[in-house]
Amino acid sequence: MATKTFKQNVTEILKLDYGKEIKDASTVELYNAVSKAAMTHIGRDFNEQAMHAEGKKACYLSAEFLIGRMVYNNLLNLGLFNQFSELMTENGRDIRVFEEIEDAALGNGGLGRLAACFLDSGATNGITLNGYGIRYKYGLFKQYFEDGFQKETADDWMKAGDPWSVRKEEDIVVVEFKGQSVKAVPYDSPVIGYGGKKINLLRLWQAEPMEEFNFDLFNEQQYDKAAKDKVAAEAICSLLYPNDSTDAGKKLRLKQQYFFSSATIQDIIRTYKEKYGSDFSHFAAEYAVQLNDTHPTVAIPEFLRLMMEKEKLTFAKAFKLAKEVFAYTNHTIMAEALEKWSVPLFKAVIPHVYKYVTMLQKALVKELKSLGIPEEEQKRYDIVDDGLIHMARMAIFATHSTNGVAQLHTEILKNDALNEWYKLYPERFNNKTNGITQRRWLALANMELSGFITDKIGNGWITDLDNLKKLEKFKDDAAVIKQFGEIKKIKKRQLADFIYEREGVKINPDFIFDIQVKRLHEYKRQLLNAFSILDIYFGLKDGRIKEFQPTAFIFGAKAAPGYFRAKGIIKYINEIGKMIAADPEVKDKLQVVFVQNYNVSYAEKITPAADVSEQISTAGTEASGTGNMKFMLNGAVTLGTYDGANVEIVAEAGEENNYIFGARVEDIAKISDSYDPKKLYQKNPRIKKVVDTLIDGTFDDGGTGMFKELYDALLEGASWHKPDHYYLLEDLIPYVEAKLRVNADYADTYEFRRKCFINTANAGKFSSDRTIRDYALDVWHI
Ligand code: 26Q
Repeated sequence: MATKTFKQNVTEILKLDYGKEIKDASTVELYNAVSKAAMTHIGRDFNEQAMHAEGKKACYLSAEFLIGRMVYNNLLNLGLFNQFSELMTENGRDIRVFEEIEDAALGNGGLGRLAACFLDSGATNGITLNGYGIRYKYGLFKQYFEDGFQKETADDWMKAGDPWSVRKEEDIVVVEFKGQSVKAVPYDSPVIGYGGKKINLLRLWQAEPMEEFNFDLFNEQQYDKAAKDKVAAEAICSLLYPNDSTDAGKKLRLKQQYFFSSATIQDIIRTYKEKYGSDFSHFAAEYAVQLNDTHPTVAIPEFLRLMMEKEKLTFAKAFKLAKEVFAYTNHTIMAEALEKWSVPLFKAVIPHVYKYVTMLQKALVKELKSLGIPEEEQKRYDIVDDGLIHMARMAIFATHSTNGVAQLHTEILKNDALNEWYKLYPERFNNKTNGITQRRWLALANMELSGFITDKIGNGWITDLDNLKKLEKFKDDAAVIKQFGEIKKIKKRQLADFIYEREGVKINPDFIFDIQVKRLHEYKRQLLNAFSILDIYFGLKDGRIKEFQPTAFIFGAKAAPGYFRAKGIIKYINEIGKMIAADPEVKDKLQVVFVQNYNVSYAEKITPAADVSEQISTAGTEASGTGNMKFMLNGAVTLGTYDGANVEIVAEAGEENNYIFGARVEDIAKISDSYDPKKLYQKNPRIKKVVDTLIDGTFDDGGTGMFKELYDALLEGASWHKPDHYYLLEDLIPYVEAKLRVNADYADTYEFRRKCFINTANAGKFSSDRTIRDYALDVWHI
């Protein structure tokens, strides 16, 4: 269908489906009509095309895809955004109407958002990269605050419908569990490359009972069974687990993993056989399968099972094929976060797959022997060890590639966390520094800056972010820097308005916007940020700090519902905000706002408005970070530790244009054995004063004991960790100093904006287009 009829299509669909004109359609009606018109534009068989694309196809298996709002992005990439915007204006409607439509939040955080950026980059770069995952009924919970405490509600993301997907009955497969068979029904969404040239596929599987009620045959027992089967099947896709690091192996979680892994592998094999029959000699030339962390790793033994039982391959042949086809991405170095499944649980859920796990274990033992690994060193490689199945070990052993997500992270994997494996297979280890898509995170989220950049250097940056380098020639052009600063002001004003609308809190847009948004986790150290704010607060009160540029500290973060400490930190920061807002002495200098329900759409408002990007994880704990890249791209300076991709950000933009502080990985290694936070606490009255606010009645935790528990974690430790195991007290003073340096530098507006500008100009490396091309070349051989 020709582009020029898009407007007419929207109008027609509205008439036909709802009998309405654009001017009086509801948001949901308009949303469905616009989406449907765009889907018509794409064509009915986009999924067939993507499944059968010529050449090698990369399959991205991920338990999470944190897409966010689809409609604007799809219109942009289809080249329909302007028509849409005209249509709205002509009919007296705001193009922002769809901000009422829920995000597709089928992910927790970085790993899920990365998957979404990768899909955009694959399609834009003409690479066949199809995503496979789970169609959760409820995505990540919605958060609100009640008296400063986090509360959760269900995320009914499909309540306005799901017009961007099509159900594909012909491609249903059956997935077997012990005592339960379910249908896996694919729901396909188009992944539209920029310019609409290539359309890939996101296939999300939904679990359904083998039979809906059969009222013809029905008697009491059958009815009962049908009802039970339906509930049991639907449970599998009912919700996304809200933990962004491993929690104790839950049966339903394993069922989810096997459900989508098995469905996907069956789907791939079936599609392959349509072309080549039972000759699997072309399989590795047709498919690459990327495992997004260990969550889909059960796909490996499932692949072996299908190849051996159904296709009659030998173990040796099937295993060789698995190694050629599969590759594994690691997103964490924290040992406790590496997934393990108990053997009894695994056997209770998928006994028919366990057999293939033991075959892998046997093959491993054989290989270790043949490589001459001494017996006493063999145990630490065991896939099945002490009644546990180690999924990361399985993933490294049965694939040809294991990659980290930033240079520093990969080095830590090689030299520390996975060192024994690196010694065995050095050629398998490689780095793929993460990236973000500039289409969503600049072109859509910051149209003002996009327009400005295009005005200066043309629009090549949209598909080749290295073009931003061309901005460097303006770095001493005062008029350009001023204009750049004006845009930041606009984005800050917009964010202030939005926060007022959402949170009912007024922020002065002339304040510095110092922002930390990310999942709430001890290692990310939101509590360190809170302590630094308190130290500054006390410094302002007692006159220790004299010069201070007014600053708004903005937080956004969800805590896993069962993560008591993380919830305590949220309450604590909200209490600090309340105290400061009520203090006439400081409230024109300081402000603390914790926004509710931080998600992709909120991030699109927040990122462009930041002056300072807080990236303060304990060195060696944040694998990469990707929020850091979004802020850099939109012209913020990074205030951060030497961790994850921060290292590469400052290497690109210059240490002099960012603010690095605190202990580095090697410093922490040196002090860890003798680290005594209590000494720091007793010796330094500033440290003592802020930490004591957790117990001295400054703040009220509503009788929950949360604050005292945080205090104890810092000074006494707990049964499972040493005191202050993320080194907050070690880094606090250098952190405050760095913060005050940023603050002082901000006084020279021009110089500060110039630093921001240089960050934008050097963000080219952090496009997910570059990341995806690296995967395509080195890992997938596409
Ligand atoms: C595992 C088992 C049971 C329940 C949940 C999980 C689970 C779910 C999500 C474990 C981990 C995650 C997500 C991890 C994650 O988002 N990691 C982040 O990945 C980003 C992309 O590579 C990095 O930039 C971040 O540094 C990393 O923390």
